[in-house]
Amino acid sequence: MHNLGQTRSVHRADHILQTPDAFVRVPLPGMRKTTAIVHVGPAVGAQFTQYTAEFEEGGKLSPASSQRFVYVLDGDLEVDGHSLAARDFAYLPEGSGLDLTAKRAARAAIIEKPYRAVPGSLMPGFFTGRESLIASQPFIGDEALQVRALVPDDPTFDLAVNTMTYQPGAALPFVETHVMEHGLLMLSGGGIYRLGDHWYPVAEGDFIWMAPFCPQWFGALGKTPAKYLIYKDWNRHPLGDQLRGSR
Ligand code: UGY
Ligand code: MN
Repeated sequence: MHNLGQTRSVHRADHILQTPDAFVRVPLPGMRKTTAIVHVGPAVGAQFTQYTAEFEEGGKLSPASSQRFVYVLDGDLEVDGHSLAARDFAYLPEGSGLDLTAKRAARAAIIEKPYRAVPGSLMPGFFTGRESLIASQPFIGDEALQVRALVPDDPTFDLAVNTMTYQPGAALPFVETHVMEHGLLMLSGGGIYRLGDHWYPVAEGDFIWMAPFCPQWFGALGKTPAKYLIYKDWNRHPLGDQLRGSR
């Protein structure tokens, strides 16, 4: 079967749209009975990597060399004696030595990034959470666009991971351009994403990378809410490694 070379996937200097028809599964070191769909990484200039890990029953991800954030898409995972079901998440600090195992087949969004310490400040610790227990907040006062922050509002964290849920017709209030980059996984629904000077139809399963300062806007279409998981670098000075004491 072929599709005459058609895909919605695109790769541009300041953004990537990767659609499920274009996903390629690869093994990564430390994986057992598990494969990765790598969405983005330093190869395109990103400061983090994001992949979807697909676990068979009994699958395993060995400890990461950097901090790792895990959001379960479906199935059941276990980390440090904690069970994680769909919409549960875990933060594994750099050096935690914790692995992830699958009690039954599962899929999870995995975000990894070398931790940027703040001199004189403690490193964040391991935690797990359940998205449904997190209170949602309207985005800039818009009740039709609700945000759940999965990582605590604490300056020791150098990343933020949120879910954003748009009622049909809801939209970002303006075209954002900001220093942070994003990794975004469409969890449900769809709409139109503006990235740079391009407008794309997007749907459940799509991944988007936005480089720093990539103009971005989203409007939800359809009769059901659109929801995505979104990562950004956070709480760190833009001069980054040039600041003495940071890394
Ligand atoms: O947090 C954010 O920057 C978010 N509003 N961006 C986005 O949804 N593209
Ligand atoms: Mn943004």
